[in-house]
Amino acid sequence: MRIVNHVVILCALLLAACSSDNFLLIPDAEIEAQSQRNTDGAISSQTDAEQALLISPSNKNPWKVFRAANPITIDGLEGDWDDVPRKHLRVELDFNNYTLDSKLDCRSYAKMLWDDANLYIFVSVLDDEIKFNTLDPGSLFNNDGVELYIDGDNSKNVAANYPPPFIFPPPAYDSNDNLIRFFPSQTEAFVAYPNLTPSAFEFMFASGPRGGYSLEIKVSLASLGISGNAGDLFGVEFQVNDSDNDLERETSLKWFSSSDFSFYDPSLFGTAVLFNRIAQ
Ligand SMILES: [Ca+2]
Ligand SMILES: [Ca+2]
Ligand SMILES: [Ca+2]
Ligand SMILES: [Ca+2]
Repeated sequence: MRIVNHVVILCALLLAACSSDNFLLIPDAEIEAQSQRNTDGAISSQTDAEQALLISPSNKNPWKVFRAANPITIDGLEGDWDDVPRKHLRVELDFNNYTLDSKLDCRSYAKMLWDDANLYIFVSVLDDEIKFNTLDPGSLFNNDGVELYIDGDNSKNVAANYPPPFIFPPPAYDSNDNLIRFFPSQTEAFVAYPNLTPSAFEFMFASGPRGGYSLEIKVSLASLGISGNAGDLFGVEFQVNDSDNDLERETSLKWFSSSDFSFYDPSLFGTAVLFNRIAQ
């Protein structure tokens, strides 16, 4: 009986480890130490603002963005992303009285890597019906696609007095806060606010092996307002929108926030850190 108990406990521990996105158990203290390193690798003193950012709730368990071990080919394929941890988009937002058709519908995950010049992003989406309904700029959110939110300096400005009326571009979005939308079958990125141009993004979609699609993106760190040093913190959110009809969005899955107002309020973004290691 004792052997059976040990086997059960061992299996439970393995399951717990595998179900976590953060199964690479790197101490948070190490991240904080990296956050204090400057370009020369020396330790610099933290400002009060930096200290406040590190202890803010959204920064406590940042997404560790590993260095790219090899060149990333922007072809929409995941073959060059081996060993990079997935972050599953688990937060479901339902609209217009829809819910997900099944546990597999819209199932999505994202990965990120960096090198001295660029941020690389991979997103995988399962979807039974891929729809692109309209190019009406006011209705892009109704289409199947991926929304990327970046706050280059992790300032997480808080939006006041919403909703409505909404003011665009949103007053809380500063010069390094961005929302960019990517749609299958569309060859240009849709930049919501004027800080960036679509040409900043090199990207490619590919058909997913089990239905749906994958998306691979390359964008320079400088264009995002990220200095490109190990330890840099930046705000980030991923949102996958699912429409299986020709009219409206049914469901969204997000990585961090359960709010639908990320497009207006950067304080809702999660946090990522440029981590000076290669994923293994
Ligand atoms: Ca690739
Ligand atoms: Ca679907
Ligand atoms: Ca900012
Ligand atoms: Ca769909």
